[in-house]
Amino acid sequence: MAEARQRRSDAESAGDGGWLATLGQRLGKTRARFLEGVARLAPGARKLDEQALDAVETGLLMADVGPTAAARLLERLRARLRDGGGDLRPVLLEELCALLQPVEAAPPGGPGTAGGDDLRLVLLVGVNGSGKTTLAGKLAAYYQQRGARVMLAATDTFRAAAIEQLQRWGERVSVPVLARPAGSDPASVLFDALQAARARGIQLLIADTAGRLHTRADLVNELRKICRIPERFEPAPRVERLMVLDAGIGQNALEQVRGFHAAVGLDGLAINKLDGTARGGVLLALATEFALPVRFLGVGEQLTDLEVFRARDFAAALVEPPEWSDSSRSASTTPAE
Ligand SMILES: Nc1nc2c(ncn2[C@@H]2O[C@H](COP(=O)(O)OP(=O)(O)OP(=O)(O)O)[C@@H](O)[C@H]2O)c(=O)[nH]1
Ligand SMILES: [Mg+2]
Repeated sequence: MAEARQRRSDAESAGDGGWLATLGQRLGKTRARFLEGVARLAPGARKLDEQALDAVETGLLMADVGPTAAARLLERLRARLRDGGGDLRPVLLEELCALLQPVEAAPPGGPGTAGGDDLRLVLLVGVNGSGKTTLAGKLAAYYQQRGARVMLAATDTFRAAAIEQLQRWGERVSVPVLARPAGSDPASVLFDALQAARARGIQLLIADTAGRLHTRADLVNELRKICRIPERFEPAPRVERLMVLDAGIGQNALEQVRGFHAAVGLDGLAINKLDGTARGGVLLALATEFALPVRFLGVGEQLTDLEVFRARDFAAALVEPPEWSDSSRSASTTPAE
């Protein structure tokens, strides 16, 4: 707990201050669904009781939390009710945190986590349009601002437009981009990029890859080949295979993660487009189903629309709309509130 607080304050002093407000705003659609039933309860009824549990259950399913995560959360809430209940909001917040905490981790790469001058590779994988290239740009900016020497690799050689898109991000962020002509072998591009990164003393190489479905054997084989490239280096760079997901696909995300994890083995997840969807509850489903760390959240199309995932802040953004905490504060009679 103290460690989490410390990291949070580190993040704030590093320039992330106020991001909870942004997350709270951007998760508005998911929260509205999640709390639809709960918010209908009169303020005085915001105790943890059977009626509240019914409302929470509806909210969970409406926000795409999925049956497994919903059942686990309700089970814990029932246990809390048996133990005496209490006010709904703090109990819900605590239990959401407990569910999400295991998938919170320190962000990948960058000084401090990269082990000095060690080269670290973040390989972005996922289906078409999930926001990989955009995330590559955001991550480059994020780590560069924190003092890391960053480079981008245009490992999506499928279309010239994809290479140009990454090059534009590189220009905006003032980060070098290693690119080869469209149609080049992506594994060779990654090899060249790793070589160049080592030669230039780069600390973090972020490789964008082409979108692909895990059901396409040829494309999965290509990705496996890309993933084997770092092993050819001595010493091998530390690699993080980060799967990039569009939160808007809801429960389909589970199938995608299962497929990619089986194909190449994943080290973490990044969940994008949480700003435009009411299905952000899928993050709870992913946390319940897989033990994969959730690293980053994408909350918009701009460079700064990136959040490091923190369990407590995500949970708070789900259950604490500003108007709700205001009214519960004024309606509260307990000194603890
Ligand atoms: N609202 C919103 N839009 C996003 C976010 N991340 C990416 N996008 C948009 O989603 C679209 C696709 O993003 P890309 O980064 O090109 O996705 P990709 O995974 O690289 O796509 P492919 O290379 O075709 O597989 C673009 O219009 C982005 O601006 C996000 O967090 N929120
Ligand atoms: Mg792309």
